[in-house]
Amino acid sequence: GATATLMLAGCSGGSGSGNTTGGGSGGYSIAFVQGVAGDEFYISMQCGIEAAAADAGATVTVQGPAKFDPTLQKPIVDAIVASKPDALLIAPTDVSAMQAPIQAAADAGIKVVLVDTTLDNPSMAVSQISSDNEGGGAAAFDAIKAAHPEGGKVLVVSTDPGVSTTDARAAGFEAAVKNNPSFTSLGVQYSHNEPSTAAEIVTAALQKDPDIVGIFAANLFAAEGSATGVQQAGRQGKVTIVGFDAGPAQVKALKDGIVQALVAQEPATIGKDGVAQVLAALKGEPTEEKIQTGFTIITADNVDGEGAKAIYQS
Ligand code: T6T
Repeated sequence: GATATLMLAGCSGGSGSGNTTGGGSGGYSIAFVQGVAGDEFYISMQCGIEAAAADAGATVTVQGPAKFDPTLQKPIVDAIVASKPDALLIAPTDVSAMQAPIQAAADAGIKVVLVDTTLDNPSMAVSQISSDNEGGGAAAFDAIKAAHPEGGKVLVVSTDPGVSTTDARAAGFEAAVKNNPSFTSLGVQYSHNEPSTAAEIVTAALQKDPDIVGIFAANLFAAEGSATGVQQAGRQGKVTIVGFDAGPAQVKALKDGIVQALVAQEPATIGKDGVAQVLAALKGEPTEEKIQTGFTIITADNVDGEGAKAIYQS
């Protein structure tokens, strides 16, 4: 089906073997369901999960839908419920559409931890672990403001409404714009996680409003497409692009001067913390309802220094 099972991630550092890690007899089984397969954010998270699971003698299976789409993620969860692992680490692709399938996993006795994204009602989960997404959105605005202290028009390119992370980033960004009267928001547009759609949104927006000073791209694929769109319009370096996430392509765009700042999350830490939470739950030890992880702003000034440590695995 449309899943990638036991992908070979190029993990570096940590003690994990870089692939499924052997548990031996009595080891716990953990299923990790990504928001989408092949996304460097989730690949990096997988690296953190596999390293932590290896240390604990637990086994991990990894699957992700071919698109960031609940209609493709639900059957993966349904199959996992049938196979009954001890625990499920999952990034829900929609706050409401994934509610029932994940509830069914918890009802089947599987310990659930929500990693990255969350649900409207996360009460079935042992723990929710994510970046400070609103804070990251506000920080993205600060980076645009630093480049354009005079103010001007700004646009947000997001994924889909109903994705908790990108909704929170857009909200944090928009709230910061409201507090700065010299800036005008052109609102949030949705690219459905398709770089080509993000590029079309940006070229159309620049045609309509050639005086746009900044674009906030709310994840990897929005940033990839926004960079393409600004280049197609011949406005690279004039329009400031700040992107969430720091995959190799985003870092290259930064070094090429097309993107001016990246908000790098800590996906491996989210994964490692997720494993710690499921293991605690399985052993009957105390768990933490919510864990917030940090982010690093990468710019041309630190990309070869401190910032380099925050670049995702691919
Ligand atoms: O930004 C990450 C993740 O946090 C978000 O929930 C979905 O998009 C990414 O995976 C990047 O593509």
